[in-house]
Amino acid sequence: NKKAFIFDLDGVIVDTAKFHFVAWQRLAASLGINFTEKENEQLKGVSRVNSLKKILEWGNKEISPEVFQAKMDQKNQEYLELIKTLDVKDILPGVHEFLLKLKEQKQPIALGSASKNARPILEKLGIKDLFDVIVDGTNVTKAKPDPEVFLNACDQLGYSAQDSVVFEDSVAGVQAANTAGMISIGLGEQNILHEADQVFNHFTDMPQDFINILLNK
Ligand code: B16
Ligand code: MG
Repeated sequence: NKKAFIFDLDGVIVDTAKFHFVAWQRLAASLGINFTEKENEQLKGVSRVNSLKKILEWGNKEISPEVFQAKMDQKNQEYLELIKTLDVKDILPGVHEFLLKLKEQKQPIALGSASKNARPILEKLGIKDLFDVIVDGTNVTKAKPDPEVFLNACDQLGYSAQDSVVFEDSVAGVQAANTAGMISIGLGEQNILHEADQVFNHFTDMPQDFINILLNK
């Protein structure tokens, strides 16, 4: 039987993770908070509102609800500016080929992202039509590590969680997939994503026999 293939966006399909980092770092600096790459790791896959809450917590800072909203807008504007020139060249190695292969084999494909910018980004990359279902930050109420985003995606595709495979670059996302009872595949570093069922640096590192197992071939 077939499986449902669910992809995270930032850090899996496209290297926007670095732009989120730059935008958060500038935002933190505007609040007088120092923000490092190590802390950024904990924000991957985390929604915009929860990310700002964490940064304030780390910086031991309190702001009014009005300033909070303004800072979220400021971060997003900075981010949108940074991704302005994003195009097909920014798709991470092997992803496009892998998506096309799944499509060719008529495998169901979904996006499961925390980002509210997911749809315009997929359009910029020219790959939006490859997705049968898109679940993103505009559809979900509970952020990763809650499994809602991925369960919603497999439901819409008509698959059970056990027959779903999730590709993730974040700790929170891997945890969400595991909690859902899905197969979790980490893209990134083994020492960070060790909770995943399998970890690869890039899609291009996925051996053919591993892909065949996923495709039940
Ligand atoms: P936005 P993903 C997540 O996307 C990012 O990893 C995370 O860094 C970001 O804060 C979050 O989306 C919200 O993004 O501000 O664009 O709504 O990795 O789940 O695709
Ligand atoms: Mg991600």
